[in-house]
Amino acid sequence: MESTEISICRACTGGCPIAVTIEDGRAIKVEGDPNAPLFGGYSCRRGRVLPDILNNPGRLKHSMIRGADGSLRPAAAAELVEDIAQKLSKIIAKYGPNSVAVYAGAGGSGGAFGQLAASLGSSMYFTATTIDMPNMMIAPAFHGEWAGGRTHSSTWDVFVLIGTNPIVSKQYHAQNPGQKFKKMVRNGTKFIVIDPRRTETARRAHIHLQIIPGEDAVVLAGLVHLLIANDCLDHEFIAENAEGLEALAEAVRPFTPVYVAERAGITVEDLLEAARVIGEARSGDIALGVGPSMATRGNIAAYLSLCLQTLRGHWAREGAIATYPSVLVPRKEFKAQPLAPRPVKGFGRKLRVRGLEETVAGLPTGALPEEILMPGEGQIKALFMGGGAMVSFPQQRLVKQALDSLELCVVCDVEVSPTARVSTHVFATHMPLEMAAHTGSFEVIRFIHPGYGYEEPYANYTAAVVAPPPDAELISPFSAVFRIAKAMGISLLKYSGEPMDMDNEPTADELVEMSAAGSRIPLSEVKKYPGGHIFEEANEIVQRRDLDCVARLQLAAPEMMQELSDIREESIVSRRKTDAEFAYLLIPRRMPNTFNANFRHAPGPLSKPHNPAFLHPSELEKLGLIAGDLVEIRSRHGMIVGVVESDADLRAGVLSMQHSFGRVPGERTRPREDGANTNALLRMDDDYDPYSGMPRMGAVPVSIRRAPADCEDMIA
Ligand SMILES: Nc1nc2c(c(=O)[nH]1)N[C@H]1C(S)=C(S)[C@@H](COP(=O)(O)OP(=O)(O)OC[C@H]3O[C@@H](n4cnc5c(=O)[nH]c(N)nc54)[C@H](O)[C@@H]3O)O[C@H]1N2
Ligand SMILES: Nc1nc2c(c(=O)[nH]1)N[C@H]1C(S)=C(S)[C@@H](COP(=O)(O)OP(=O)(O)OC[C@H]3O[C@@H](n4cnc5c(=O)[nH]c(N)nc54)[C@H](O)[C@@H]3O)O[C@H]1N2
Ligand code: SF4
Ligand SMILES: [Mo]
Repeated sequence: MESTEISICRACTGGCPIAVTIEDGRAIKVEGDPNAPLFGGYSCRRGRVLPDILNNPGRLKHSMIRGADGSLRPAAAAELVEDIAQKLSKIIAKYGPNSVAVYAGAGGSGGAFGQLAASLGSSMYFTATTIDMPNMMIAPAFHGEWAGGRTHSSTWDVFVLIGTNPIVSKQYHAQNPGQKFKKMVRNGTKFIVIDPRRTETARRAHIHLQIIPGEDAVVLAGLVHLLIANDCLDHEFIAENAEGLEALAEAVRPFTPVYVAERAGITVEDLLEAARVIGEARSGDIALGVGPSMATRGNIAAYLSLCLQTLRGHWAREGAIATYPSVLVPRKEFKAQPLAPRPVKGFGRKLRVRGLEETVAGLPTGALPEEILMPGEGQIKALFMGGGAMVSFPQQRLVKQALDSLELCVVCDVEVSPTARVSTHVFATHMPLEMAAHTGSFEVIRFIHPGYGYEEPYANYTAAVVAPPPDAELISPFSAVFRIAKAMGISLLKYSGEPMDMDNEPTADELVEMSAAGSRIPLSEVKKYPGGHIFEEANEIVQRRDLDCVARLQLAAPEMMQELSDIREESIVSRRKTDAEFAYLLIPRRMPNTFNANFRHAPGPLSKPHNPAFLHPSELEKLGLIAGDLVEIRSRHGMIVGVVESDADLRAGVLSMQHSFGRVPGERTRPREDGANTNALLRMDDDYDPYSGMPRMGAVPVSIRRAPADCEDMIA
């Protein structure tokens, strides 16, 4: 029996509406839903191979527990619950609730684990934000925010993209960005892309500034300088809403076109043209990706991009239709006025590591392994993980040492991933098409990253469309957490802080209902539109400013001005840290058909199972290499073996690789099959951001040479 169900792909942040062909209860085919709004029937290869991912032989069908002999063995979820509850009670009795920590990454179970930690009285909640783009929360705290929100993309004369490649990563304008960008260019929006690689997105650009990695702040300071020097300012907007213009003008004055172009490796002409286009644009927007935040100095880059928008007055004004309105989250008002800057830190938990503390971006995940390893009061003994720390955290060997030392290391997973392999308890959980879901989870991303989510009032819901394999015993992260709390005799707290009724475990459907509680459009309404719907009634008009509003956007936060002056005065050589030996700069990228550490066991989605080490063809020639050769990539902190690949779109001198591949240190590895983990090249305390603790993860100096033949099969 064959049938077709409309659902949502959750294999990346795109959330594409899909049509799933089901035969005998199993998904056999996935295509984009041609009838759904916004997406134009789009799906990528990764979404289309979801059936392979779901039905893959490496799929985890039973939970696992580490036995006395040190190996993982399959076990009933109930056995894990019982064992975890017992151990957790003992740990808390001995070391206190803050000895229990959570890492909420991109793996999906962080929310439930966070609920458990909060219910236990622990405040040790770490997220992926602080190894991603913490600058998207830190910079608005320094600058203040515009309560009217961003302007609509249909009005833009210019769209600046800095170290982000949405056509592949599906973040900004994730609903078929390729098609959307094409339309925008046709309508006259000029794209300016700042990226060391001529990306899929850069191919649509009017100007591509192919910079040396790590020089974003310098380029932005140069652009701000040119806008001020050429008087391309919205004086009326600035006078009413901002302060600090003179101090900013002073701070960016030394960033002359010649200095900026030379330092960033671009031409003065291109820089001037970029400034001209931005300076003449009546409306526009700036998008930041992981490029600048990974390369250090992410805060100042994000801060200057906000200043640039404020200088141009490129924010939504009174009477405009607001962008990113609430649909499956509670209603939000938009007002044509500033929200004042707020403290970046100094209000939350202090850690013992390197003076790091909680900031507006949360606790620094860069401190987590050291917090686990550092003896004494406050040491973390139990970790609940919603993500793939073993491959996604910098300084892989330190992470391994830390995870190995834990008394309790709990993950939810869908395969025996590198992280599962070092955990003490692994709950086997459902895969996307086996769970109900709605787009509220994509909508909320805008709270931690303005510009992500849905520009239009779009929402979609899907029921579970296939059952888990009949021979599997799966448990949802929430059920696992609920039952652990119950076995410990405590009440799990709702997000509101209220205790839950521990005698009645909510069903999966009740949980989905609860997750949309108080939403602008009731979930019951969204359910009426398979494939999703644009709820015009959720549109909001940007309201007039409050008469008593005195808040101002800050153009010259002292900390940021200090950083600008440091950048101008530092020695470029000692900053960049390249030399005759470490002559290349390693940068991050996302490849199509991947999503972080996910689904390495599934056949099909990747054209290559590894993450190639991309270099410009001239570099291959210089090094005497051809595509497919194995190379030793060394940083000052570690070594990996990669498979080299030619990429004519890259800037010379740059090595570009996707993260979160490879195996656990000590495991046997074949680099051509497993790929290599760039995180083995990093150190947590290398050039870390003083606020978020995020270490240098991009623009990392490395050396590259041919690998010896015995690297085909080696120990990671
Ligand atoms: N060097 C370097 N490191 C990086 C980055 C980089 O660019 N360079 N990027 C950073 C960024 S931006 C991020 S967000 C982090 C991401 O890193 P993490 O936050 O660790 O997230 P993922 O790698 O997505 O975690 C996926 C894990 O969850 C499991 N999983 C997959 N699907 C499911 C599911 O449906 N349910 C459950 N319960 N588990 C599932 C997977 O098997 C895997 O173990 O990595 C960061 N690390
Ligand atoms: N296919 C796929 N999609 C994904 C993911 C995935 O793993 N695979 N991961 C998801 C996650 S967790 C995130 S956070 C998002 C990230 O989404 P994006 O931020 O769009 O990430 P990337 O596509 O890696 O784009 C980063 C770009 O920065 C460039 N870059 C590197 N260093 C520098 C620099 O110093 N300066 C500048 N200006 N550019 C630089 C790179 O060449 C690259 O083109 O993607 C998400 N989407
Ligand atoms: S872009 Fe591909 S993987 Fe991402 S949601 Fe859409 S179909 Fe799924
Ligand atoms: Mo991320």
